[in-house]
Amino acid sequence: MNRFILIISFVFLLLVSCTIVATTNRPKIESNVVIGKVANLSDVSRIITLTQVDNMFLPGEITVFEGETIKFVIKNKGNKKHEFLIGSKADLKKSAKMRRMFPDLNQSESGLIQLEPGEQKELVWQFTNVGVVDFACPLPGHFKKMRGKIFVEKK
Ligand SMILES: [Cu+2]
Repeated sequence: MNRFILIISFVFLLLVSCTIVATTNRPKIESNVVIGKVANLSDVSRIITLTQVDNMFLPGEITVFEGETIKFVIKNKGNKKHEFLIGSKADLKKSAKMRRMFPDLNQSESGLIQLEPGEQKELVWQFTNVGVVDFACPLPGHFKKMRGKIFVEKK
């Protein structure tokens, strides 16, 4: 009888540990990242300056709060043309791929900023949801290094 209980509990433990392994190995789903939207200048609570050099963003990491509307001032201090695009990692990858495949096609994602060397432009953006939002310059040859992260924290 004791032996029976021992076997049963062993099988039970084995099942439990298998379930734990199965749930922790599950890949993270990134498809439902809510990145926010282009917003009005009248709602701006903070100005954040982002400098572009060849080829990276300074700073590369930013922290904002849920619901906050930021005016990004983007300065291209490099010698090349650059872009600034906010998106989910998957969307930014798609944008970079489109530019590689069709370099002469004019892209027009929502909130896209295109800057010639020395130029400065602004984007007003509201971060509606907690999470991590990515930004990048999706131009060919830039995308690998020219990326950053915006951590949207709970208010
Ligand atoms: Cu660039």
